[in-house]
Amino acid sequence: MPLMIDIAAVVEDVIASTPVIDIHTHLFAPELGALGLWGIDNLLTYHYLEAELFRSCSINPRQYWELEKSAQSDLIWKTLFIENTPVSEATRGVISVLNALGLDTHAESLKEAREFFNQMNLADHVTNVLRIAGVSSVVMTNDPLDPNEAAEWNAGHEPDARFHAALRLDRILTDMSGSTGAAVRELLDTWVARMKPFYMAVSLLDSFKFPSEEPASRLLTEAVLPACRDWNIPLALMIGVRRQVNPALRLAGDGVGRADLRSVEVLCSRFPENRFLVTVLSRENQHELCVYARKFSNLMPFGCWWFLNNPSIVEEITRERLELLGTTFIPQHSDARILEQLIYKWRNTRRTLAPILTRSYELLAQDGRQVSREDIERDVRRMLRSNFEQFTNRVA
Ligand code: RAT
Ligand code: ZN
Repeated sequence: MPLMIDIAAVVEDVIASTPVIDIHTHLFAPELGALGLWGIDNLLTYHYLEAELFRSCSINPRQYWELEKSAQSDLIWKTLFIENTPVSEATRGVISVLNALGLDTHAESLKEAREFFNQMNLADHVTNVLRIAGVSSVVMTNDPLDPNEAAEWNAGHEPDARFHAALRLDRILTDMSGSTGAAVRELLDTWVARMKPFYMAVSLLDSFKFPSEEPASRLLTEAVLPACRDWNIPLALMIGVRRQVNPALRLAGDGVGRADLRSVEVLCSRFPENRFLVTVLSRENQHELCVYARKFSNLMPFGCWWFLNNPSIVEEITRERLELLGTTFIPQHSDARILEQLIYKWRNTRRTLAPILTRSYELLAQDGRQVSREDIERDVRRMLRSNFEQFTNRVA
């Protein structure tokens, strides 16, 4: 019988000291030129905060987009951080980042923060941020049809080993909707060879249906699924977006809708040689996703995506997954777009995850089995690292 341990303390310690593989971000390796975003002006003009600005300030989106980036971030700081208390998840995140970097969280202006970031050496800063965030590597979002991004890859730069590629399909499936399966397959083969992605990924509308008459359905069948199978890489499906519900808000203008997950059932059962990483945006779809994961071992649920990445909802979803799937899921990804967001997003995930796991182990102890530190280490390692490595068949 293992020794009695202070479960809460050990869980907290193990979660804090296990480096995370962040399986979906919008960050870029420094080698990929100016694509990567970092610093105070980018942190404050994050689209999650832009959506919040328009609720508390009379400026309209058209006027806001005409401003320089620094004027936009000044306005967001003044509105959401000085005239209001930053209690929302996205605003509190900025406070958490400033605090972690030793900057004034009560500042009247962004002067000090701008100076701090201006004198930064990017390579050192990346290492420092990853260290503070407890992240060992991140997966990027790489779109071969983005001309700026393609130019960087074609220049032959080798990305930093802590930044892994994911081949994003959204634009391919729309811009090449009239192309043959063979043409899309050829493009995918070229880019898999160039990027060596850990997976291919696509975000899909709440109305996504497979199979269907839509070109995306045909291209998935004729090109994407065979390519993933032949290259032995999973396909990530991110389902439930309602694009541009309010186009004036640009990136902040997307919404959410409940999807029919029978399409996931069809994909997992008709393509048993493919593996699917799946995240769903609607809270109402979460339970079904867990049930499907119990039916299909080629399905790996991951993350609490976008509007779900709030402690109350993360807690509910993570408990549900643990109860239905044990540790066979990937609890979270950060979706960070700005480097320093890794700090707050992973701090928040760890803080939410610790009491959930502790509670599960306490229930288990009450029912007659005490866990050891080694059990906890193995479980946390699986959820924060090895489930992803095993599912992708790669060391990350
Ligand atoms: O969470 C986000 O930042 C969204 O804007 C999306 O980028 C989403 O995560 C996606 O990858 O489509
Ligand atoms: Zn994303």
